[in-house]
Amino acid sequence: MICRLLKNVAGYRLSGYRAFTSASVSAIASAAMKKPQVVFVLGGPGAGKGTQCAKIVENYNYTHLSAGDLLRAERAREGSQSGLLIANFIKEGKIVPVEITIDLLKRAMEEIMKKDEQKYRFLIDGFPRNEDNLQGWNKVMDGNAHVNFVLFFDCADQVCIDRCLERGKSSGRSDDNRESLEKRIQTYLRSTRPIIDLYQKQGKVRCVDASKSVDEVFADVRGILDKEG
Ligand code: UP5
Ligand code: MG
Repeated sequence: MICRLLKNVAGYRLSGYRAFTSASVSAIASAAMKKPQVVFVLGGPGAGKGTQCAKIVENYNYTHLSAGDLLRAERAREGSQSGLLIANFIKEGKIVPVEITIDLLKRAMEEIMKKDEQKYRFLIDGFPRNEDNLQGWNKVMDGNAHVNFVLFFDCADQVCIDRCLERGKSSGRSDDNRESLEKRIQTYLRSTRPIIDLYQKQGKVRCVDASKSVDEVFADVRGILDKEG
């Protein structure tokens, strides 16, 4: 489908910060000398974020961090204090409180950059999904990482649902069923689209028609990445 015009963003408020520490992130940025360069990868459930990130990693010097994958791993980790909460939120298509997600993202970035300081370019897939996520990111990462742009995979809701239902035949994902998908789409429309709109207003969104074939979508992604450097 054709990328929709993003406008009329209103009422975005920067309020209600939670208490975070940015000390360890500052440590990453200074220890590695290079500030992490981030591309946020957004789009509806099943839009192809993970598929395209995998192709980007094969062809460009980026590390892929899927917030959803990190949350699923934390859900499965023995002894995790957040496992049950994460499981419930994912099944209900709700967005996990940012304290949990930002901690996982921050740790993953720290570990990667500690091992190899040249790995400072990250695709952060599926985050930030709402205002809470954005505020958490700003609180912890502002000044410590640079968001270059947002790669937005624009895909019709029904195409997204059909892809996830098809994947659900074998994925084992607790949210690849019709009931969860309806909630995921609602959450996306209500909470994530306004974040994309906000970045659009800042001129930071690079929009790709994600309803095309995987290779066609990737050709468009290449066009963007080759231009952005
Ligand atoms: N496919 C992909 N591209 C295709 C194409 N061009 N043509 C035809 N088929 C295509 O692809 C989905 C399926 O479509 C696959 O079978 C693929 O082969 C096919 P995929 O690349 O996996 O799409 P993606 O956009 O990554 O879909 P995903 O289901 O991962 O998106 P979600 O955003 O819903 O899932 P995520 O894992 O990011 O989040 C899951 C949940 O975790 C959220 O609902 C939320 O509860 C929680 N969460 C948070 O709370 N906070 C976060 O920050 C992140 C997640
Ligand atoms: Mg994904």
